[in-house]
Amino acid sequence: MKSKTFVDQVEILVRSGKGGDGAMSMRREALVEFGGPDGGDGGRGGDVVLKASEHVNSLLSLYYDPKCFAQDGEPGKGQKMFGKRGRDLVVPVPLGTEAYDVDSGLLVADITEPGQKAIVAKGGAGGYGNVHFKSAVNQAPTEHTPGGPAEERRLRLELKTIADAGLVGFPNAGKSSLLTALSSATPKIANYPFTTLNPVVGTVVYDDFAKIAVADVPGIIEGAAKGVGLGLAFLRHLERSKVLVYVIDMAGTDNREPWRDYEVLKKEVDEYSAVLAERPSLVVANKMDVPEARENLERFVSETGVEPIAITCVRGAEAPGLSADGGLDRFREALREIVKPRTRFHHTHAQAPDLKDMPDTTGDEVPAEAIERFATFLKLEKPKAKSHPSRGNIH
Ligand SMILES: Nc1nc2c(ncn2[C@@H]2O[C@H](COP(=O)(O)OP(=O)(O)OP(=O)(O)O)[C@@H](O)[C@H]2O)c(=O)[nH]1
Ligand SMILES: [Mg+2]
Repeated sequence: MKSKTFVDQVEILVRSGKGGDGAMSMRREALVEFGGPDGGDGGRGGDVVLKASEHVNSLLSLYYDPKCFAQDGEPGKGQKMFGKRGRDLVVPVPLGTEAYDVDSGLLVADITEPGQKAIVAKGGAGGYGNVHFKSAVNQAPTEHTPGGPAEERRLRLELKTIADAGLVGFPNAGKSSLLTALSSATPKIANYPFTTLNPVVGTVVYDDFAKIAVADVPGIIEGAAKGVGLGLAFLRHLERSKVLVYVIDMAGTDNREPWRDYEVLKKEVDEYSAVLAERPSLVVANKMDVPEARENLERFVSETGVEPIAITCVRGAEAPGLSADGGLDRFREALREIVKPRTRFHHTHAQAPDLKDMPDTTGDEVPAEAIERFATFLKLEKPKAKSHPSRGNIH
């Protein structure tokens, strides 16, 4: 059996804790004749909670241990003692996990934010002890209620990597090499097909600290939609991306025809999902350092009508017509244009009014106009006349 290292789909059984029963008890003490009820409430059952964790990147541990049970609440006791609350079971899952109820097929949780939590099975409420049922007419009630039931359901968890861009290409096209050149991710690179077996996400960081997450996924070959090669299931990881990047081996290694590669890739993606096929895309001509690539590129343009971004992932390679970093800067900018990442710093700082333009106010009262200009700059509202609520006079 192939050893499992990356699991992106798993079925689990979740069960919350049952609520503890309320207690039935009468106070008994020497010298107290009618002690009355003192049965405490049961504790609440624990919840099962999915929690986004940066430390897990697959659903592997749930594959081996798919039972997620929270603790039951403890029953109440005499002397008005409450039962202890059942402990919640917090299940760490990677960002991008979706949880579906197996029976209804409904989406019950979508974990997309760091630290996000979602209760997927709610603990039963604690029962009431008989202390709650004392009334003027019934001083010694025996009534008490059982704890609420546990909730149990089967969930299908699906991991959909959250990346802004996804690299799509034939095996050996250089997808992992491109991700390595752009980011600090270190996917395996080798001269054989299907080197990449699991999606890897790398982050491209720009000078102004804007970031774009790029996913490298396994290669696609003709017939992948029908399961050939590694199939297409991993394209699920690109469903949330904003742009698909088609990486084409323009060197035509092993007598490949790059223009045909592109058509096949598009056809396979379209068969997987028409929605994904409609996504904005960039086409990258890789391996432009190889002499044959130039001729192939011309033919590619005339066959497909698409003008790809020419690059090489080989550092310092001789690639005529490409900028010093192998054309990667053009690619980075094109990516940025489509993804429009949020930057940490805004370029459009309001210009602070220059002090020498301000009216000279030395010794004078500050003119209203100056106050207003500074207030606008600081985005303050004009101070309103304060109205203190009357505190009432003391006579
Ligand atoms: N000459 C040249 N070789 C390249 C370039 N980019 C990648 N390669 C080589 O092409 C081979 C495949 O590269 P990978 O990055 O592993 O390709 P991949 O698309 O990730 O392949 P899979 O993971 O198998 O789908 C490796 O031997 C790389 O060194 C390039 O720009 N120029
Ligand atoms: Mg690869």
